[in-house]
Amino acid sequence: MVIKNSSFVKSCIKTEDLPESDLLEIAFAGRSNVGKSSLINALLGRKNLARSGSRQGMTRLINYYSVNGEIHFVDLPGYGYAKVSKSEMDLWGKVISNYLNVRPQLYLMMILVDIRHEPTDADKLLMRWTKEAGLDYIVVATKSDKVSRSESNLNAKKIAAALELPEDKKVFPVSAETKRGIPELWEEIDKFIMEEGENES
Ligand SMILES: Nc1nc2c(ncn2[C@@H]2O[C@H](COP(=O)(O)OP(=O)(O)OP(=O)(O)O)[C@@H](O)[C@H]2O)c(=O)[nH]1
Ligand SMILES: [Mg+2]
Repeated sequence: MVIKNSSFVKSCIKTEDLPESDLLEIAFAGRSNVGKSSLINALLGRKNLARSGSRQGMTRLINYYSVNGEIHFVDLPGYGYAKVSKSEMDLWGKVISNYLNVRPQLYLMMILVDIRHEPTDADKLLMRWTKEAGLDYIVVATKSDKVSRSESNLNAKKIAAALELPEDKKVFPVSAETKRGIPELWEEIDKFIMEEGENES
């Protein structure tokens, strides 16, 4: 997709606040600090459209961004930040699992894991919810600049195994910092956008 423009649409606290729009949406999910907001910025060629930061738990809301006025990118709240209470964690789980199931516009989930770490139980749960909701997905391994190329390939395979991905699904290593893997990821996203376009018409 050629990015002509991108803009912030709105922040939602709960699924009742989601924008009334027919635009199809692609959601970005993963642990807090994994790099969701940074990846959105990198994909859109923006510096700080989606607010990112070293302080964990930056994005506690569901943030909507419009891409060319054609699709929505949805930045979901991160989960699994060590300092949040269990009740807050449960609430996030509820918001996200609810969102996956009430949003017919949602057709593609970007599942982000840090390339340096084994997927956590929460990552596996997110994977399960995504499959159960019958959604398409792409697994992205973030912060690939933090490891060597050989480690990057090895870890991508480990992540695929831990998430029990089928043979034909590969994990996409990317770096929002160096932009490595961003063109390849766009190519993959475009396949889903085209497929969905054909289904619609
Ligand atoms: N080296 C490196 N750092 C990154 C990369 N992507 C993100 N970061 C850093 O990781 C931190 C968290 O990034 P965010 O994009 O805010 O992460 P997030 O998943 O949106 O976090 P929450 O909103 O808290 O859920 C920031 O300090 C980023 O600069 C990357 O590809 N490489
Ligand atoms: Mg964020």
